[in-house]
Amino acid sequence: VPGYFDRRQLTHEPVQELHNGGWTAYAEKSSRAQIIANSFAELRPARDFGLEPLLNVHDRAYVEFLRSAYEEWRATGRDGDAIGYTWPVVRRRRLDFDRIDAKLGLYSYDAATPIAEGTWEASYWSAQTALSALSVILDGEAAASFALCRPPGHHSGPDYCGGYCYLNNAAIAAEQARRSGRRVAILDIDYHHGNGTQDIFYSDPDVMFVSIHADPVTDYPFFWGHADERGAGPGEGKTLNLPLPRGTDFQAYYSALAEALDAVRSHGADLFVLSFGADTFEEDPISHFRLRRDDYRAIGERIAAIGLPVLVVMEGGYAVDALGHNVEALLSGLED
Ligand code: Q9C
Ligand code: ZN
Repeated sequence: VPGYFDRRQLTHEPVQELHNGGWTAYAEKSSRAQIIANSFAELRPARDFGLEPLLNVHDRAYVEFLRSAYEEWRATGRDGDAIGYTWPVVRRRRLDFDRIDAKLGLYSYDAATPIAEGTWEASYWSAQTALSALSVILDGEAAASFALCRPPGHHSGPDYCGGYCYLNNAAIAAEQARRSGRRVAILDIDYHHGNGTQDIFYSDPDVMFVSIHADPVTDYPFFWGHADERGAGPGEGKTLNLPLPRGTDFQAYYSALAEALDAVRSHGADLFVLSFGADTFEEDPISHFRLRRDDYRAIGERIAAIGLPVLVVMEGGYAVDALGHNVEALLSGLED
């Protein structure tokens, strides 16, 4: 499976996040990408597809904010990374704010997603990496490809960041594929619900979104990913959420996977986007499922069996030492 990556994705390195009421070291560190990259004999560099595919998914004002937020933050005389402290719970009006603190509140929904010096550059290239990995599939040169995206994307929506995500790499690739005439289904198997991706395609009848994740009753992002969220308007029935309890092992997980793949089949998809988080791993430091390395190979094999071209987009996974092996296992399963 050809892999894509750009070294500029490493420039994003926030120092800390708010966790259990205190500041802890940022879990989504650049060594995650480094360790996955090390498990590849060869990675292809990302091509630059420009801003347009990003703007097909994200609001221009939000993208402008991401580009300038760090500079604006520093211009106020502050040190460290930009992070908000006031979030509009009711009536989120898109006012034209001047103050960076107000913009941070408008364009984010949690305190896990600071904007550091390299955030824009890394996010931009993370999205280009997804588009590059997609292009080999669209060109018919490969049946599967891997986008080593980092920062991840699936919590980012049309005009917000959150959950370590700034630009929605999987959604950007899915939308690009749709515009090339493909019928796309996204399966998100990160431990956390992909609320941003769901939001982007919630009313869209063409792009199906299916997600297997920790029940949001107990886990981040809490407000989205419940089983009764099934899409809206023309997109009704094109969103499927399969929440699972903490402690889920592979046996229960595999049944959910079968159900998810049935839904993909019934959509009539001809291109499959897999949002892959390895935070379902038994040793993940911030998550509570019990998958093991070999289970990722079995997941890969099961997905390969549906016979569709697959774009794998990297999302979460925080047991850094095991991350390379877990990705390798998934891709080896896809291969045979
Ligand atoms: N106390 C991804 O896996 N913070 N994002 C959780 C736990 C946010 C995870 C805090 C977790 C976001 C891409
Ligand atoms: Zn996750």
